[in-house]
Amino acid sequence: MHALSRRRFLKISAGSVAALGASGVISSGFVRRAGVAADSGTRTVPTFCDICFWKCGAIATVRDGQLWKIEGNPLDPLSRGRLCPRGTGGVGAHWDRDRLRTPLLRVSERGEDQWKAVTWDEALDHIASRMKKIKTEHGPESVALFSHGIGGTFLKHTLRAFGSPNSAAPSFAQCRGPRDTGFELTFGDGLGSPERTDIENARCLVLIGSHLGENMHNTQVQEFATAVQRNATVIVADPRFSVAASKAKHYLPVKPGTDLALLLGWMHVLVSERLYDTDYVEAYGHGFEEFCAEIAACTPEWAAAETGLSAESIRETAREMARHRPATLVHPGRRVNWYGNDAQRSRAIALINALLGSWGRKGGFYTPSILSVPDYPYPPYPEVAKAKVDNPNKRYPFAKDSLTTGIREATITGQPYPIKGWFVYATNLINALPNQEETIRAIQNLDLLVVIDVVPSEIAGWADVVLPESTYLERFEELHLGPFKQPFVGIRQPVVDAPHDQKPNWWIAKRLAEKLDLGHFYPWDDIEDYLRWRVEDAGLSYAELKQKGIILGDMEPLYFEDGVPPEFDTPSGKIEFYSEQLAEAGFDPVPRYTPPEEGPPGSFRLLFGRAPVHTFSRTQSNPLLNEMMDENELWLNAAVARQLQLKSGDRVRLRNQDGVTSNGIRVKATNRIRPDCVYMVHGFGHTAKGLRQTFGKGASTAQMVTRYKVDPLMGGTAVNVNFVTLETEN
Ligand SMILES: Nc1nc2c(c(=O)[nH]1)N[C@H]1C(S)=C(S)[C@@H](COP(=O)(O)OP(=O)(O)OC[C@H]3O[C@@H](n4cnc5c(=O)[nH]c(N)nc54)[C@H](O)[C@@H]3O)O[C@H]1N2
Ligand SMILES: Nc1nc2c(c(=O)[nH]1)N[C@H]1C(S)=C(S)[C@@H](COP(=O)(O)OP(=O)(O)OC[C@H]3O[C@@H](n4cnc5c(=O)[nH]c(N)nc54)[C@H](O)[C@@H]3O)O[C@H]1N2
Ligand code: SF4
Ligand SMILES: [Mo]
Repeated sequence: MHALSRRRFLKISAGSVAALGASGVISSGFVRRAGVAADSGTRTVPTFCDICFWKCGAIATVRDGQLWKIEGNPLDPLSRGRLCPRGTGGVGAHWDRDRLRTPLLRVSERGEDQWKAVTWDEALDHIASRMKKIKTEHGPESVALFSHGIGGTFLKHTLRAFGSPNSAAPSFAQCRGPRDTGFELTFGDGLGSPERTDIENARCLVLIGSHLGENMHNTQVQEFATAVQRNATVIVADPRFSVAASKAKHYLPVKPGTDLALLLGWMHVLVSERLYDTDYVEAYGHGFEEFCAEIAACTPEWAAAETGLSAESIRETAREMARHRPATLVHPGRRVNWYGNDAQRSRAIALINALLGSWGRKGGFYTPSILSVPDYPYPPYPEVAKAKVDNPNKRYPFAKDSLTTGIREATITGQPYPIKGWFVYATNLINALPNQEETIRAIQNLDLLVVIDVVPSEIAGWADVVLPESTYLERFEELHLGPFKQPFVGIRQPVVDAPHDQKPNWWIAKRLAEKLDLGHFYPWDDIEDYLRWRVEDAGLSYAELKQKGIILGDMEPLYFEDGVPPEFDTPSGKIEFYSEQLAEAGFDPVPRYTPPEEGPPGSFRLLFGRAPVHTFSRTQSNPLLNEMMDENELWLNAAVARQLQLKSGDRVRLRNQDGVTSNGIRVKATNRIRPDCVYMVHGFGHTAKGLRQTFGKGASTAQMVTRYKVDPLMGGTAVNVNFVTLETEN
């Protein structure tokens, strides 16, 4: 039963996943160390995965003292006992021979990558004295934190105790911020993570460049497989025939950057043919008439001319969506910072879901719940004298979260006030932020750059001090209280010891606070005192949590039809088809389409996405995942390839519109992509020499993203606006 369902799950991922074998368990035998085992026999430790931020519940097995394998925790509602291929290969993070081993202090110019090993005390004393100097000269707000993932929690606490409000993650401005803004403006609530999409119950699933099956977010991929088995209709709009497209009844090879026209065309059909959910719109909608007037000109014929699709296919797919409503889910996507109009495109996605009546309904968007676990009773943080630096005068009025790129800009300009110290935790800013040159320019203005990482990444190469963290398999963490269908609490706990002098984030944050004379902000001695306090104050058993890894809460109603009150936290208290707050701020109250800018003649728009076996730029040096995929390739339309006299396997370099040239990359000539764009997986083309396994392999998308367009509503940085030509590699 278990093996069967796992196979079904794997079937919809790409071919390379077959390397996992039927059991889905990768043996880590080939990297096992020789030597006498500390403990013999087999033991298991429940924890949760950190290879991406889905945080699947997992159970790790240790055999004869050695980390052996990791599998899904059947109690966990996210993983349901099955990890994705990356999670299964996660054990490789522990074995990676390129790991950072001890704290390092820079001994030459910034960026020259020359270091001396120091003790933790030396490193933290150095950091604390630089921080105190910045505080005296500029104020504590001039130290900022960049972090990604749950591991940043304690460092954020230390920075707040120090007096800085400035912290940001790339998951907002570089990822899902525009989407949450678009949905909040419409429904008064965002989507969160995991997204509140009820994929498994959808009768019709519409994916607009959400390439599920390559984008491996575990629960979503499992639910997608379930929906496909139940014969849900799948509609995919993507310039590239993705893995998801291969499951689709309707595949729409939309011209890149024109999705808003497609959405407006679809909505025109739903309204003009009165196929929308009239009761729902009447009960909950605000400004519907103004909305209808605005979209009156957006006929399928008009949308067809913009998108390169046929008017007939636009009509047919809109009717298909209407047939299955309200169980039609137009997926909001996740990395939606594509063209600079992304919050408005996301708002259009929210609006079409509103027309279909899917928000709050089964097979659409459910209402998540979260287990109530009290915060630890810390002393209050000091008053902050200066407001956050990243969005002065609310330049981006609908940014609900801090902007990484806003902090970077303040670091370059010194406005509205200077930023002189950066803490960078688990985010490779050189690869995550657009325009590497700007990131480096900001770094050159700093008095202190601390990077906390597990491997010598690109950003670590620019640091003044590098702190080596233990991997997720070697540490405790903040509790995981995911908002989901069923509320739960999950624990991460060490499976094995850190192999060298690596330390967990909580230890680093606490020790640094002590060095900054802020020890009273950590009234607990050990992380387990902290975790136990929180869990027991919620009336739960800490021993049970450690033993099971997960404690489930009671199910709450999920849908309006089950008793969830239909409440919309918008100014009108309703679903805003027409948005006065957008109009007042000088933006389109109903999304309006403008065509994307074209590239130079003869160039291709550069698109990118995910591979099932890698996460961003953080897994290429993992020996197990590297073995499954060690470089990326460039998808190029087969007819175009013939014209250029290129064939699959030929190596080319990309040159972008600003003359930046990439590493060599192999061509994949295929009919599965439009002729006006090329596509590659993000994360390869590492330039950090310490990443010996992966250095120089494949091409880097981040290097090619010299241009970006900022979303005027919320400050997201759109990156699908770069164009490349190809040069053969000699
Ligand atoms: N060009 C381009 N840019 C992008 C994207 C893209 O597709 N293309 N995607 C965007 C999106 S959607 C996102 S969410 C962001 C992701 O942005 P990031 O989260 O910054 O992604 P990574 O580049 O993988 O950097 C992660 C870093 O964390 C380190 N790390 C891994 N595990 C640990 C750990 O346990 N502890 C510590 N301390 N460090 C660890 C890794 O070694 C690596 O240096 O990037 C965004 N930027
Ligand atoms: N295996 C794996 N899974 C992951 C991650 C990972 O690193 N590895 N990262 C996770 C994270 S943080 C995120 S944000 C998500 C990102 O995953 P998604 O949000 O699903 O997708 P993107 O990476 O933005 O988009 C890639 C797809 O959009 C298509 N596309 C490009 N331009 C256009 C366009 O103009 N219109 C349309 N309709 N389609 C277009 C591309 O061809 C590609 O198929 O993945 C998550 N899942
Ligand atoms: S989706 Fe995969 S990599 Fe992400 S947490 Fe789950 S198992 Fe780990
Ligand atoms: Mo993301």
